[in-house]
Amino acid sequence: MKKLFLSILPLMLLLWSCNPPEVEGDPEATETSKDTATAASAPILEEQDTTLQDIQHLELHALGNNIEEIRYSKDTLETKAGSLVKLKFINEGVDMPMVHNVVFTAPGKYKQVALAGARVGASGNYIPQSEAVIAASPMALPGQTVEMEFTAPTKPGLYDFVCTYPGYWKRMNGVLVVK
Ligand SMILES: [Cu+2]
Repeated sequence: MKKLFLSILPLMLLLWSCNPPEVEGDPEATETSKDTATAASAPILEEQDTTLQDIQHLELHALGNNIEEIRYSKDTLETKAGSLVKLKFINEGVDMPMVHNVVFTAPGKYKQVALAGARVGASGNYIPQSEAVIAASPMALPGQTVEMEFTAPTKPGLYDFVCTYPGYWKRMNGVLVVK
């Protein structure tokens, strides 16, 4: 008899360990403990949120319908360093050649970029291959709205933006304030 008991004891232990009573318990109890764990770690997640990329929605209009009137609706745009900038650019011009874009450049480089862009010509969208270019919108024809996305410089400072359509840079330029 004792021998039989000893021989089935490992089997009993095996069955018990495969099916411990805790697992049979209320599944909601398990859920509750998960919720508690989430709640306990929530403050840490909130702190981590500040490291997520911030999104900045900006809007800029191109105004005027001739070379003397053309201008951007703002001469300053502002964003947070490293944020994802989503810019909507609305060309309110009516007639050709009221063709505009927005090109963001390194500090003080707007004129250089615009002159290089004019040399690139229409086939290259008036955008030069240059390290001074941070981001460029598509060209907006009269009445057109274009959108662009780019990551703002991570270094705070005063950057430039400019229209690179030939000759427009003098009247169409501004400052991107990166804070
Ligand atoms: Cu322009």
